[in-house]
Amino acid sequence: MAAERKSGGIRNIGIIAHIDAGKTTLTERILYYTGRTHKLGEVHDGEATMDYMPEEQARGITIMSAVTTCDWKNARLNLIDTPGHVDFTIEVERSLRVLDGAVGVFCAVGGVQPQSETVWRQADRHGVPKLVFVNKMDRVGADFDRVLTQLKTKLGAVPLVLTRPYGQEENFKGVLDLLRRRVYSWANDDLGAEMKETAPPPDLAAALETDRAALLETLAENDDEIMEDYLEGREPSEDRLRAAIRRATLGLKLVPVFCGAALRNKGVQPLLDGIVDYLPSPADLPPLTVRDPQGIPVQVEFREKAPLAALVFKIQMVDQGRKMSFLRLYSGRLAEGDEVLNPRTGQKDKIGRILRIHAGKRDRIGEARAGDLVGVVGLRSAATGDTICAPDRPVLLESIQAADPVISIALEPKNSADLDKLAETLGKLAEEDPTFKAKIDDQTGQTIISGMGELHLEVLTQRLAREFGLSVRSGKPQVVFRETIGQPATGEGLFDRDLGGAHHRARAVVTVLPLSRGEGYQSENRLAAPETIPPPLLAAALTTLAEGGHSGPLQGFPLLDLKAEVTELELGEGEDSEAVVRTAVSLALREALGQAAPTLMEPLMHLEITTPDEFMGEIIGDLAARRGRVEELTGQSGFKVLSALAPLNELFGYSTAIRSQTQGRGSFTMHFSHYDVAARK
Ligand SMILES: Nc1nc2c(ncn2[C@@H]2O[C@H](COP(=O)(O)OP(=O)(O)OP(=O)(O)O)[C@@H](O)[C@H]2O)c(=O)[nH]1
Ligand SMILES: [Mg+2]
Repeated sequence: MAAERKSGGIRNIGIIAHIDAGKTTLTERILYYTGRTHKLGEVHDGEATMDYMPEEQARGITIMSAVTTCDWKNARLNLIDTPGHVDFTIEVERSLRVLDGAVGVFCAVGGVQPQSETVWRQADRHGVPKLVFVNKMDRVGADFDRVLTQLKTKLGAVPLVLTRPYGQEENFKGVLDLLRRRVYSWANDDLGAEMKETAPPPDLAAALETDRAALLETLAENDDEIMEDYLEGREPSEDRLRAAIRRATLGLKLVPVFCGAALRNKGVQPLLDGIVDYLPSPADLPPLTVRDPQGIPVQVEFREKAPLAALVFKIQMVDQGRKMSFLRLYSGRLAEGDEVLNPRTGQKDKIGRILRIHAGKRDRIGEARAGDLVGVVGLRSAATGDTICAPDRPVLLESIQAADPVISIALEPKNSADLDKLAETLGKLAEEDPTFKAKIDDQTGQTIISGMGELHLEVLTQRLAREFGLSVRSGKPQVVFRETIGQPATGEGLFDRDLGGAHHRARAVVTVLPLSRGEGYQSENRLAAPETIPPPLLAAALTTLAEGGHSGPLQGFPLLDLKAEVTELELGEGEDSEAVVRTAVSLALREALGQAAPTLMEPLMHLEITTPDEFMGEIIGDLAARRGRVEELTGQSGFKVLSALAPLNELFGYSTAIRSQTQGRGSFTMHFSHYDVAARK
């Protein structure tokens, strides 16, 4: 192939999209065509290699992001197939954190659906270059150009069309390569393994030239070299074009677009070429500037000879609870037996096995290098988002953000002798998944688990039985509330007591102020002369204030959307006890909160409901009864799409309601929007 093709090297790539867009189906083709697997596994048969968990196979959806490795045109592809369901958003977040590029898959009928929008923005936040694969060109209603328009309007992307569909719906035959002016088609008897290349038929030649001219124009607008060619009327060579596309993709200016029908085995090989040609290898990325534990900037370079720096992006319990950590190596090498440091815990560990992961299977490889994604055994204290590094050069890579749970249920083991085992097992599951929490309720003594949605908790409960042999009964799902305040208030906290023969005194004044929605809990030092307070006592005061956000005055839910300021801190003669200062600040904060009209806030969900016109009235009526608010109504030929905001508390069992209101023809998706003060019915 062309000389400019960046062959060799590694591509760490994620497949991201809305639920059911065809990510796993596409990944299965990639594994088959690259020779990684010798049988094509289908999601709908429960046989996809990547969806290897029984909970995934039974539902035909991806739940955990699965890692695999294959080779294409001298490059090594480390792929992560992510779930589209919003309950498993942490799986997308952790994947995007360690990947260098992404393929966004869009359904040619559904277009840019809500969850694709969310994951696209997640990728933008991580600065990840992307390609687009418009899938399901074989389906009735497939419309390639509509998806292109939505890429621009909904995602603000600049699409660069490299392959166009050749035929569509049941006549979808293959794709037109605009760069090379060729037609690619695939036969059915070899499951698309062989790509046939021909000249375009005469009736398509004119349209192809128009599309190609549009491609060159878009490229010229985003690349100076091609602009020069364009202005001087020169036809750029294919190599020059590829190099320009690569530059513009890595520079996040353009998004190359491919198309096909993964299920029909069409269009996948040109996308694979695109991944190698246009997405970055770790060597293309600039060195990372991070910090050491003292806060001093350190550069982490992509070099095998540099000290080790790796990020733990996932923890998985394998083989009856043994802990495996997934690592992305940013620099250095790692071999079995090496001693490494976890700077967060200060713990040193010896690396046990190093494994190359292929979905549910693992091969022992003995060592790993910069750029690799591997599993390792032996990191005792590692948690998701931790850095693992050389003991003599501690660094802290950027961690992984996890959303807070919004729903909870009470659990109890069917056999009460299992109570301790339940607590231990829930602890392990929470280690795997930072969006899952388990605790014992102080008042009722019940075990409460919380997570991102009903499906999330249902899957975790099933895993308790299947993987750990724990049968449990579960209560009804409840939303997880937050607390906030309605007005500013000030409180005073005084600690004045004789303790252990000495007199202790500290007095603090704290003011709380409401903030706008989405601003979270903030704390601030507003002392007039903080330098007069001994530093350890000042630190104790500020930590207490910051930690005060963990639990509100009403029911102990976390506080949101308010600011707490400490304005006065007086210490008694000879006072040096941190505990005394903490108590004074904490009393002052409690008193301020109590007078600030505290209220509960509930999670509000953004809903997108698709329904045939005739059921609209009923859906809107029902939404109003659920305290929902319609925000936008769009639609085309007989169908309406309703965007609405409604409290999660009223949405339990909504999928059954939608099915019955629309005779099974309507559907919806929802994702968390924000917390707000609970409105009355
Ligand atoms: N007609 C048609 N159906 C497809 C195509 N690709 C995938 N499908 C079907 O779409 C459904 C969903 O495919 P998946 O590959 O599981 O989708 P996914 O994006 O991995 O879904 P999640 O992992 O649950 O987010 C399956 O029934 C596939 O057979 C395609 O090109 N054409
Ligand atoms: Mg999937």
